[in-house]
Amino acid sequence: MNHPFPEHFFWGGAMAANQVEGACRTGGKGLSTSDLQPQGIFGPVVEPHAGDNGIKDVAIDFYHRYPEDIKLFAEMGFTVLRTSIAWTRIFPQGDEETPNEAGLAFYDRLFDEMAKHNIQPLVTLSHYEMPYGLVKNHGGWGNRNTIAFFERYARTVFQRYRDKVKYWLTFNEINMSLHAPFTGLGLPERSSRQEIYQAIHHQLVASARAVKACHEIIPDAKIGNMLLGAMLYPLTCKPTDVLESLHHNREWLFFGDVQVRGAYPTYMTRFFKEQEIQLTISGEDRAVLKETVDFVSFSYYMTGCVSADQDSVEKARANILNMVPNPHLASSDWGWQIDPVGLRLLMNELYDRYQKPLFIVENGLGARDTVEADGSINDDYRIHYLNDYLVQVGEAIKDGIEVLGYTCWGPIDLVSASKAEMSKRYGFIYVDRDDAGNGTLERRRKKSFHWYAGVIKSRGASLKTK
Ligand code: BGP
Repeated sequence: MNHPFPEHFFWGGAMAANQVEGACRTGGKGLSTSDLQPQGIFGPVVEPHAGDNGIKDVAIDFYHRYPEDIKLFAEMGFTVLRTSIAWTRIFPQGDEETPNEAGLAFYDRLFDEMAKHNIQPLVTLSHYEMPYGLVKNHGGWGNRNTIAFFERYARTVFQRYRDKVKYWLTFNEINMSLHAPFTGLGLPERSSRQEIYQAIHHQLVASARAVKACHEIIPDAKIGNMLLGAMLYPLTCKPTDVLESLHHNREWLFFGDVQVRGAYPTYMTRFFKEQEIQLTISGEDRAVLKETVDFVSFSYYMTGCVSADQDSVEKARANILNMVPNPHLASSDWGWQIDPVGLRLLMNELYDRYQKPLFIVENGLGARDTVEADGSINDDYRIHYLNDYLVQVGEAIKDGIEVLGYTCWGPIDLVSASKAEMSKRYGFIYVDRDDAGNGTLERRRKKSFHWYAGVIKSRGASLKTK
């Protein structure tokens, strides 16, 4: 490919503390909401018995094996690694006055290791987890006091890592709270829309407070929001379907509108009125929301369709986000529709709307891998998939969009978020562990490992356009 990727484009991968670290009870870590979801973010919420939260107890043991893993990332040429800080390593219950030194020291070691290999950390403050103590004792994000607890945590880590971390994200896939209220907000799954949107308001205020704190404490850092970029096409060109897609896309763009433009968009006034939602928003809240992000980051896995016709919608319950399948697209083994061009469309939509640099912080193919008798893993399907998406990123750059970087999801196999499986693998690096937790945890380079190293080295010139 005649490559348009700028010289300082960040190349790397992305992961989250609760999906890789394990060591759930080590170093004074408290219980997080993720520890209560042994079957994933849509599964039941279960209080774990001591030392038992399913596969995430050990995950891929990144907590102990990070030097080896970072070395492998460096071998591929990574210049960035996105990971998250587990809030519960720093404030185990969430409401303590002082942080847990052992937790802080762990991330010092981790960031120092990345620095040794010239890998920039891109750190998410909250990736699908919060201290369970805040849920049990304070009502999670339903309680506005959680804003102050989060701000204390954010200020603590900004202060501690101000010389080590220059790229930050506030809440992972903040719009996912609408589909998974316990995961995103620490609210019961059956919460009302009123309760959910009020909790979301608190989280948006907390996000803005973190942006403000980051700007104060680390003036040379950049902090972004993180959206699940689930773009929805109208199923047909019927104007009512097009209107339906406008409404559905606003459902998630609303979060970006607040975080990037600094105020509630006017279209939400009608929505709240029709839904009989009355939010408590103080003048001080409105003022702090004006602290907007420096860049827009997002995950991109799939697109879907929407229709104004209820029958078409009823037929399509398979997808986790209740999207109507697009008849023109194939799907992954997990039913996620494959749409590289959709990534270019999404990037154009976000850039036109926000005029802020974009950072693609998740994208990838979850697939079953086979280890051959000679130990090799020939994941050509992953190579083809990522090739096609990266080609579209190149096209978007040619469209004039400023893109900071690309971190594909799960550069090393990890525990999946939606179902807490090991068998849904994203990595360039294979990890010997199965869904039942058996395996040696040994790491092994897949074919895609060498492919991605080549893409990074050539700055995209090795990508195939056809
Ligand atoms: C995103 C999450 C990640 C991640 C990814 C893939 O929604 O931010 O945590 O896991 O999706 O999803 P899954 O792991 O379910 O395949």
